[in-house]
Amino acid sequence: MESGAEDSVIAYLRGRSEEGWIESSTLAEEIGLDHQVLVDSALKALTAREAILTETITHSSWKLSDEGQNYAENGTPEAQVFDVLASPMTLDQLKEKLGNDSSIGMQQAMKKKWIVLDKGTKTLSRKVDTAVDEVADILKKLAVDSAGQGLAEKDLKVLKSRKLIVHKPYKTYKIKKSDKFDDATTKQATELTREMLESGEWKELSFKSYNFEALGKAPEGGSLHPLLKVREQFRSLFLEMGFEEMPTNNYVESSFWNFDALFQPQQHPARDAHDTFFLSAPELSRVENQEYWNRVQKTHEEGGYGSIGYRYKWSEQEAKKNVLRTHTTAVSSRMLEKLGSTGEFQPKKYFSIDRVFRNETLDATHLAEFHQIEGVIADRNLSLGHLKGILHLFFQKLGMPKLRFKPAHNPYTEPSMEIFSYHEGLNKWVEVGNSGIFRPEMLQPMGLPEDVTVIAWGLSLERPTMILYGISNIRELFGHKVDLEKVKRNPICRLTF
Ligand code: FB9
Repeated sequence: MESGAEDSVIAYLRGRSEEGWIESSTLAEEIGLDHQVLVDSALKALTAREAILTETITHSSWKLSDEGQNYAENGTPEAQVFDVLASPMTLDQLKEKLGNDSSIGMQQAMKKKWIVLDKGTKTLSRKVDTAVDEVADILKKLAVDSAGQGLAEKDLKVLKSRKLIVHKPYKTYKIKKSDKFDDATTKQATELTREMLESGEWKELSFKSYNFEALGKAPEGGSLHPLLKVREQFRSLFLEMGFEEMPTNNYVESSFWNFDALFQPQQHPARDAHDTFFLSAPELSRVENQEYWNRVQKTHEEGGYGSIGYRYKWSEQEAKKNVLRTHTTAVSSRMLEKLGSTGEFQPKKYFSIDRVFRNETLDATHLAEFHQIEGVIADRNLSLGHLKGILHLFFQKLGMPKLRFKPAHNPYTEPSMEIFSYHEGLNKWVEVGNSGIFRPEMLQPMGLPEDVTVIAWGLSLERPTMILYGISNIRELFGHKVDLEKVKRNPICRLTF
């Protein structure tokens, strides 16, 4: 929308016959506008619309400092000293007469060899008959003509060094109409309306040319959250390695599949409300397959398959309690039981990436939920070597070739290993996950053949995403504090495959 200043400049230039340049300060005067207003609210806009051409003229200008102002009005201290030394006097007398200006004045007058000091008697006297207060003269000139036309650089330098003047250059502009002036300044119709056609008005109007280069407003499309972008990369890594995705679309799970089926004892600390979210409604789930539940009960209570079990009274009621799943391994147990219940085993490679919930103390890297990534391979006679092998392959594809394994403990795997990778960028070993071989006490009750072993590993989605996007506080990544703009703008960070 044109500003008033713009209109008056357009009107002035439209009315101006000669085509040549006009100087902005003249134009400002002509149309009665403050020069700065003219520049800020007319010239910039008209230049942007290519209606006018401008050339910048930088003017040198000197502004008197307060002291400079004072000297211009009252003469310089050295001139004042010279004046009072019509008759010689001592330093003290001079100080008394001129106050603290006396010392500057005396120095300058001495420097200009206007006066002399008799060191013996500490008496000052004139050395010349007359002294011209050039400094004051120059200051007076500058007060009138701030450009300081004709003043010698060296003099200006002296005044500047005595902080009597300050350089205040300013800009004006040579302005002239561009060849697009008419188009750019006539209100151009942006659309052809029925009324224009009916009234014939369109014949008079000039129409704004279509700017086919214009990009147009970027459609407000959704943008994938960084977590989902990294999740996609993990998914395609697993699919590429021939893994099938497990159905994880149930956050609520029975304690049976989340714990008991994994041979995790009912008194295990992770099974109390400090670590796990229990549901009040629906509080309990049904027993799906009683025979299988009985086998699990028996295994917990008295073992079997070479295990002595946990030797405690197993409670079906406890197993029915619904929880928010604490790991996607709960989904793995369902899938492996389904595999075992088919009766004819076939090797399987499964993966899952989805939310799990843990009632943990919240801190910069822990929320009550995170996304677990899990890989499971079920086949005959798999060993720890196979597990290490697949972990090397998996993490090597993630750009983490250097791995170390540290013995660990999980209720459902034996042996278990924490996985560490040397992260070049962070220049340190980072814990990148956990893994193990599922216990026979978990697999045998599922009906899987004795020679079938199942190796598995898990990691989070948040950690790699935070490292990839350089996010230190998980609240920046997940939850109501996420900066949506950042999500929109965030780049694709490639997990190097
Ligand atoms: O993700 C984790 N670390 C990690 C992973 C990748 C990564 O990539 C970077 C780009 C370079 C960086 C870091 N961790 C697992 C390790 C730690 O962060 C750990 O402190 C936190 N862990 C979570 C659980 O916290 C309670 C991460 C989460 C985790 C831990 C274990 C499993 C899954 C997720 C598992 C398992 C498992 C074991 C055996 C059989 C089946 C599943």
